[in-house]
Amino acid sequence: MTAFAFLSNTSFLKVPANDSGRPFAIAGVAWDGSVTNRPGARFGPRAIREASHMLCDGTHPVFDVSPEAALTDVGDLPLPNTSLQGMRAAMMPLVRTLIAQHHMAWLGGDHSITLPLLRAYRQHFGRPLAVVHFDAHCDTWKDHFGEPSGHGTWVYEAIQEGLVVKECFVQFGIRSAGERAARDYVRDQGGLIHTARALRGLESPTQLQPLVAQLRERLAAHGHPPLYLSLDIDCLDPAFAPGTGTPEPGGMSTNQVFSLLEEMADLPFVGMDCVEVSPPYDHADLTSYAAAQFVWTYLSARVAQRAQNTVA
Ligand SMILES: [Mn+2]
Repeated sequence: MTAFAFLSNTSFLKVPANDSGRPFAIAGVAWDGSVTNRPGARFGPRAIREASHMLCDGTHPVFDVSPEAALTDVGDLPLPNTSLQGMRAAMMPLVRTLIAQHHMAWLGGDHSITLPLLRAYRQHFGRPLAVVHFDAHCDTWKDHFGEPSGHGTWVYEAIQEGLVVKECFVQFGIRSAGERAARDYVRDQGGLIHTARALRGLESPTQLQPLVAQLRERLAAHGHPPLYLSLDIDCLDPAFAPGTGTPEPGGMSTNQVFSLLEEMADLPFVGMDCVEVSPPYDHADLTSYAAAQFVWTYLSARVAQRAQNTVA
């Protein structure tokens, strides 16, 4: 696939571009045409890549690996930028090709990109996925001001379309205003919701481990479905991540997310996205640094896991 350098300057972790022989790959999805509040997430991939450059000179402190040698960056997907339908139609074949080649980390972009990604993964694996979803928002609205699909409808659509195992859909950090039916939709369908309120005071790996154990049990009970991570940066409190389109005070700390990602290191993840980073609203690049380190942590865990499996 040809790299498309529309909005991105240089690669994630400065890794070589378009090396189809490397198991892991980064791709940017620089789309923000579906936001309901402040735009700017189209600049997310570029900012996250730039922030990642601080991480190029060492190994991960928990996993003691560096993902560089196993990673390539295919640039930003060449997509139309005013039609949601057009964007998703153009995205599907590119995504299919990439997930057949690599374990992917997608840099958004607004959250409307996750629905086509899940459709492609569902098709690729031939079975519904488990999902870990970090977000301030439930994303289970049935429409946005009359539009049937947007950045806050993908969870509802994914459940309706049978893309996911409802009992293995787990949300962390939810706290935005919304009608009860939308707020509790995932739980009503059999999934798990850990609201930001319920997570208050729980920050260390030891404190958060039971929540991961609960997910692990569910995965086992449902035949170990492939697991996808969708990380909306607005799960974080705006104090930690001001650079996002729909900030919601009272959110998770960066440490809470790190603790959870580290505790989940051995789970069977097949891909991830990190979305809704909107650099025009950022301060001191706080949001981009958090996003870059989350993606780096995810990739380091996968690379460490892979090395362990190869040795075993
Ligand atoms: Mn959100």
